Amino acid sequence: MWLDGKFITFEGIEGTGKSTQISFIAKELSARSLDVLTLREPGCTKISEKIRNLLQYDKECHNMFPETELLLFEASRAQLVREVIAPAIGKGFWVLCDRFFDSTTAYQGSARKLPMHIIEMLNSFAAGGYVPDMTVIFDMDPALSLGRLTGRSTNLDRIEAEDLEFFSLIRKKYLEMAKNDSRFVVIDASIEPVMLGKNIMNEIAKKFF
Ligand code: T5A
Repeated sequence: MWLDGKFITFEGIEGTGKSTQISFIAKELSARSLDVLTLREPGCTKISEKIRNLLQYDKECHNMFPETELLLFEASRAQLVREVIAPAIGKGFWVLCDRFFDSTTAYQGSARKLPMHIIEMLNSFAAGGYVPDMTVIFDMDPALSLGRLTGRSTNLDRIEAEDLEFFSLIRKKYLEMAKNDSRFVVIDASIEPVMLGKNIMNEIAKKFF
């Protein structure tokens, strides 16, 4: 737990509504006169945005190996933590981050099947000892959440284009992580956005206010 700012992360498979809710939560917290910073991973520094493009959109990178993918996510994180997250928390900001190292555990560890002890070591190295105060897991059936994405656009990025089995492994891993650590709160993300936002704010209030 940080003395000044807070660090809250939002996790879940694609299309579960994380970005939508982070905007809502940021407004709610700002209305309480708190300084709020919203971020997403990978990205949010010049270097991390370039890495994001390699990871998700660059057509020349379609044959990326899982090991390369892992190291690029960690490189993006190492930069974001040192350039933005650590200074912001130090100044007392409430940092709301769309994904953090739990994504690596679920995607590169569980779905890509890279060794967990290496993931844990790299997560800790890249995050420089920073651990979220609270992590909200957006849980819902992947078939439904991925349907939201295909409804939004037919251009899926390199990771979104994976199959249902891939996303089912990720969901299972998130739920397993949540069972073993009180940092996590699991939220039913299949409900309509207004009620979902209220439920998340209730959990944040229970923990911090
Ligand atoms: N990744 C990331 C790794 O593999 N390892 C890592 O270490 C890290 C950090 C990031 C990708 O990188 C991977 C995971 C990802 O594949 P991204 O583009 O940032 O990619 O992807 P997401 O974080 O998953 O963002 P998405 O935009 O795909 O999903 P969101 O943010 O969960 O959902 P949102 O809010 O954009 O909403 C999706 C759609 O659903 C509607 C929205 O209007 C929108 O159209 N919607 C709802 N509809 C009905 N009911 C609700 N409650 C709704 N809420 C939103």
